[in-house]
Amino acid sequence: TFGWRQYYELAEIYEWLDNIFATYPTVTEEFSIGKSYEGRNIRGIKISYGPNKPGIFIESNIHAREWITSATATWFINELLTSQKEEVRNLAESYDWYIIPVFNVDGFEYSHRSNRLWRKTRQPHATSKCIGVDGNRNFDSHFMENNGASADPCSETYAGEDPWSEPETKALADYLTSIKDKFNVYLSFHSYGQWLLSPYGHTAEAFPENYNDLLEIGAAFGSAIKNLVYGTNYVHGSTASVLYVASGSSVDWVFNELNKKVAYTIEFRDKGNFGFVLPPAQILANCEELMAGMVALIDKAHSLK
Ligand code: 0X9
Ligand code: ZN
Ligand code: ZN
Repeated sequence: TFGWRQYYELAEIYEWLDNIFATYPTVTEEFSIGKSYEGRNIRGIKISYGPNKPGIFIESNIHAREWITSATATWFINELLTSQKEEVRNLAESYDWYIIPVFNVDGFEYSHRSNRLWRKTRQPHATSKCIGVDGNRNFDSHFMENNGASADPCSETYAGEDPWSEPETKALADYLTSIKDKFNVYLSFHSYGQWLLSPYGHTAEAFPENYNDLLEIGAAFGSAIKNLVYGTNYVHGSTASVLYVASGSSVDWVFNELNKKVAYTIEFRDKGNFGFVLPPAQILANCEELMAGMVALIDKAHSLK
């Protein structure tokens, strides 16, 4: 049976998702943003306890090897549907949730079958033997600027020939555009490093006009997690100022082009001890932390409006 003491491959996650739709037909709705290069369905779940709630969109596992992100996303879906804790019920029932647990489906499958540390998509290039693009550099927002991505098809941060060269990023952008009035918070799940990263990714020389709000929300997220028994430390700030310059990311595109004022990348456990290969024994602790952080983040974000 499905759980959170091990990692699962795509077919198992999709089978679990089918079960969720069958078990909670009145509050869940299946969606698909389209197909990957290799023809896999990129599936999502909408959870809604009533009409016209503010929406929150979660994109997870854009980087194939970051397995903790889809494990956490599936756990989070399960919690929204089953938890009896008041703060979780509040979260579940006050918002419309759109969650894509595995976005980079081809890469994820490849990371299970062939190369555990695969990051990119799986589309070949005419000009190189190397495969794939960094999906999180392929969005049309300050594409390739400030060395925040690579032009080398063999690089782990290859941006692609052009924005939207990957069917996956194009499908997500089209889907997000089609529902853009239905959500106002966007979260992109990554690992690792324990960071909550806001825009901008493409420059450390400028900051969003609501940067103080983004920092305040980040501080609330960080202290909620720090206060748990694990005492895990998350650092917050703009991507380019606290991590590195990253151009053409999904979060920056949603923030800049769809005008969503609350958009973050969350980098889960750990700090590099296990890195991308986080032991399954840490899945649940990571999930609990995320939930505590999430409650605080959403609370703070809506109190600042
Ligand atoms: O480099 C990335 O894409 C992310 N880090 S990772 O180690 N998971 O690859 C950081 C993304 C930062 N987000 C923005 N550019 N807004
Ligand atoms: Zn620019
Ligand atoms: Zn990542």
